[in-house]
Amino acid sequence: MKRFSLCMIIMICMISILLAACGRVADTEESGISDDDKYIVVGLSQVGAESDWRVADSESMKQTFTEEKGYRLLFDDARQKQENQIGAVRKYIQQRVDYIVLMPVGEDGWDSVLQEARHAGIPVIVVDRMVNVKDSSLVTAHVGADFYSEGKKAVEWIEGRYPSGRNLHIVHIQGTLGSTAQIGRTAALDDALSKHPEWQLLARMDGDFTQAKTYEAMSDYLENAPVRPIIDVVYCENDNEAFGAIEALEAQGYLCGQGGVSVISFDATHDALVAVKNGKLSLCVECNPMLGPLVENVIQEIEAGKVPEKNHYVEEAVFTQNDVTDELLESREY
Ligand code: GYE
Repeated sequence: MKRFSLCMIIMICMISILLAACGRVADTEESGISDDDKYIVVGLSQVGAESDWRVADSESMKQTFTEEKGYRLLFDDARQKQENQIGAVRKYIQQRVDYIVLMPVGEDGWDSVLQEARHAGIPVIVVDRMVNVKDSSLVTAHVGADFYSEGKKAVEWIEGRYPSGRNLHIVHIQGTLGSTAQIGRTAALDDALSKHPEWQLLARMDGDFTQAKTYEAMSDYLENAPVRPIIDVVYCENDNEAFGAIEALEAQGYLCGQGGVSVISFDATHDALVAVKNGKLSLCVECNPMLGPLVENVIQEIEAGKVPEKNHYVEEAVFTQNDVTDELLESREY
């Protein structure tokens, strides 16, 4: 009996040691930052996966920050909720990552959590959209696009496409309200509307950068209009909204493209360029999602003891039917 209890005690001890060891492995895997000195640890908070652009952007980050290149990437998808992003950033602060990469859903509400990152001495690189903080030094650098100038390119195309003085009937589908992409692209259209009194804004709706929400909003508008609206231009703030708008317009018997409604979008992802080539989408203004390498440059500058430039903008093109060749479609990375 005595021998039996001694054996039991030894076994229990061994099991406990084993469990503790397993627990350490689990902790390590969860935080992902235990063999820290070997890697530059990047804690990234992504908006979500609402659009083709966003998926390409996440892919670019994952391809850039690999262990082979000396990084450990902690990736969090916030499912388009700011509170999830704030939670992720706080977790990264606790884990004492080396850098925080933040792609904010909206501009406001970041002051406190970025102060916390500052107190912890962690540089914050804001990517894609911007944050609106009282103390701009809370942001180490920003990498992204100039959304107002993208909007201006779209507006200039409309000005060139339709003779001046002609009445134009425009439907505007906005992106996620309060995001920099929405604010800039909307401001460019608003400025054009006040410059052209002959342009008439028929309707403005929130498409939240998604195909499904835009399809619903557009169908609702078309089905409930007291008389069938004459529409010249649908200004969509991203490609996925344009897919939803075209679907809804066609379901109601509208023709999209030459001789029909000019649908405009931003991003210029692969499927949108196919729609430009097929003539359904009249204009695509590029917004480059391959931002990983640019963020890496900023990190490498800081690692080398340099102070990076505050703002890094990306070069972007404009596509109409003549610009989209098979070679371009084949070589398109996103
Ligand atoms: O245009 C849209 C995405 O902020 C630039 O967000 C980004 C926008 C992009 O979901 O497709």
